[in-house]
Amino acid sequence: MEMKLLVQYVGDLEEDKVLNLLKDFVAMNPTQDEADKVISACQEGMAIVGDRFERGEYFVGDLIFAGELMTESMDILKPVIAGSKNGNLGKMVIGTVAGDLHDIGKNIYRGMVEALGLEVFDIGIDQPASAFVEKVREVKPDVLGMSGVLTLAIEAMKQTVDALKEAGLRDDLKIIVGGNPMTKDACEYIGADAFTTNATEGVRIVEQWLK
Ligand code: B12
Repeated sequence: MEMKLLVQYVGDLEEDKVLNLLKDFVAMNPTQDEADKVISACQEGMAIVGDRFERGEYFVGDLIFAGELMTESMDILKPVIAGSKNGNLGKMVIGTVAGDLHDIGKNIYRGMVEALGLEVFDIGIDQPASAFVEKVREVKPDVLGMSGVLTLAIEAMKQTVDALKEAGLRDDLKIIVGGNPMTKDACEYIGADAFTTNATEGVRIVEQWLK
């Protein structure tokens, strides 16, 4: 598939063209590697949407539409990104942190770690530290994943890790944070074990941990 074209169609919010490209792509029985490239292209297209929003060319309605377009896109891609392993590699709790309603990236990542063979407990969006603490206490996961794309997510993630420490739950837990604003500095500030802006890399990190 022509990735540049996909990036452009996502950026232009050309729903029919995007969905048709993806349907043709899935029909070709692509490899996981090819599917990863398509996800990256979608992410790149969404960055264009974000830039146009920032420049005042797109409005909140366009962001909402972009979100719906990505959800539809991931539904089409599901058969090629999500396998059907039975969740015996380990357990993971995942959620989007307080104040942040973005969940497209989290959902993509969840599909990929499920395909890897983890049992995933997704607590949803805009979840306060206390909700993460509760779920971790209940499920005792091997890994905690926190997602956030707003700058303010960094602070919310730090508060969540602090709350886990206070509850005595931090030490037996590997923590990975994901989303566009994540950097090495942010990761250190938050007190997480790893960070990424890329779901595939996030899968590799967790796979390494659980081996
Ligand atoms: C779609 C979208 C929305 C949709 C979200 C729909 C949904 N269900 O998620 C809606 C309309 C709700 C929305 C709302 C808002 N948005 Co918005 N949105 C976007 C947009 C265009 C795309 C985000 C996206 O889905 N990207 C595609 C995914 C695939 O990428 P990703 O999230 O990075 O995920 C990948 C990796 O990071 C990783 N990953 C993600 N999570 C995790 C977790 C783990 C554990 C791991 C390992 C990996 C991982 O895997 C994914 C695949 O590789 C971005 C622009 C951008 N540049 O991203 C703005 C953007 C994030 N939004 C922005 C803003 C400002 C807002 C609003 C404040 C707008 C408003 N005025 O109302 C609100 C805030 C609502 C809130 N409180 O959260 C800003 C944020 C600015 C900032 N620095 O804080 C951005 C950057 C746009 C911009 N350039 O101005 N938005």
